[in-house]
Amino acid sequence: MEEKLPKLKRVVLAAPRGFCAGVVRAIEIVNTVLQLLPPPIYVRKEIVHNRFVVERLKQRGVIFVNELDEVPDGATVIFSAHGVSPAVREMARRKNLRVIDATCPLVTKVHLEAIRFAQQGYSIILIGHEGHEEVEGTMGEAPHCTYLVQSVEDVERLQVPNPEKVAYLTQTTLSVDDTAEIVAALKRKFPKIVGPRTDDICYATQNRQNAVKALAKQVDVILVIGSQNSSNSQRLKEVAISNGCPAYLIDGADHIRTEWLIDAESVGVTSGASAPEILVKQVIQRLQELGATEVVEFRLTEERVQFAPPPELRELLEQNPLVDEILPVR
Ligand code: 0K2
Ligand code: SF4
Repeated sequence: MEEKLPKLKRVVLAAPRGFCAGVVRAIEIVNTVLQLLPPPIYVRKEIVHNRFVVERLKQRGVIFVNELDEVPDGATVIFSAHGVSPAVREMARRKNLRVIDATCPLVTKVHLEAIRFAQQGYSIILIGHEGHEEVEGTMGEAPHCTYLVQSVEDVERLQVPNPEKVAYLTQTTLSVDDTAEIVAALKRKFPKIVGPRTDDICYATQNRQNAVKALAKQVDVILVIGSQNSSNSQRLKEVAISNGCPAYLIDGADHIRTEWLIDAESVGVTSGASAPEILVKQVIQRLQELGATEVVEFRLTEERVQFAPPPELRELLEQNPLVDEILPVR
């Protein structure tokens, strides 16, 4: 067995961490559809941005596709938690697909705000990351009047047709602090700008960032469990680093490099909103093998958010009253 790290003593787990209500709902939707509808079941894009989750579902028969043209007409398709643009919904209609929509209700809320602002004649400034699926979906609601900004510099460069009639929205998984700076720059440039009270960053993103901030003051290094394409997980790593603690984003225990921990007495662990708790357990076990003797949890706040399944799934569940007995949810 590999040698232990001589200084390593303590593991501190951040809480809240891991699955948010939107991810729990999305994964339960896929599991339920797998039980109730005949295969093949298609999912457009990764249901959530986590390698382990996607691999598990592939093993259970789910076929992941990038676009709907890869799905045969009339088949069943699930939309991912990050949402889709109206163009994607339209294509699903044309192909006569049976759609089960796993878009998180908090993402849908942002889409509805985009529709409302567009109807009222606003130019919409969306703060978000170019190419991210959630941004593509939200921009698709009003592409003719939506402008994407990713930084304060983008705000400075931005030109809109009427600076008196501007609204802003944000991606749900951004850095709270970086977004506040961009919003402040928008308010300086467009004093009449309207938008959400602070931003559209969701409760789970905020809670996980607040928890990792507090953790950064207590430990020598932080391991964030999540996949590289997970925006909220990337932000947790950045928040830890900008609060003075070295941090690494890993998919799981196998990715831990001992040189990161060589001088650490205490290691903080957190996980993104799409990372399952089993990966946290495996990381703890690995840290114990490396010499950690104490594992504690530092909880900043409780979360009790839950979302109901979408209507198309509720209907399916009503037709299958025994579903609770056959469903190994999550
Ligand atoms: O953080 P991301 O938006 O990249 O997405 P995931 O890692 O899949 O986390 C779930 C949140 C999805 C929607 O907000
Ligand atoms: Fe919904 Fe927030 Fe989870 Fe995204 S991170 S799925 S917006 S609860």
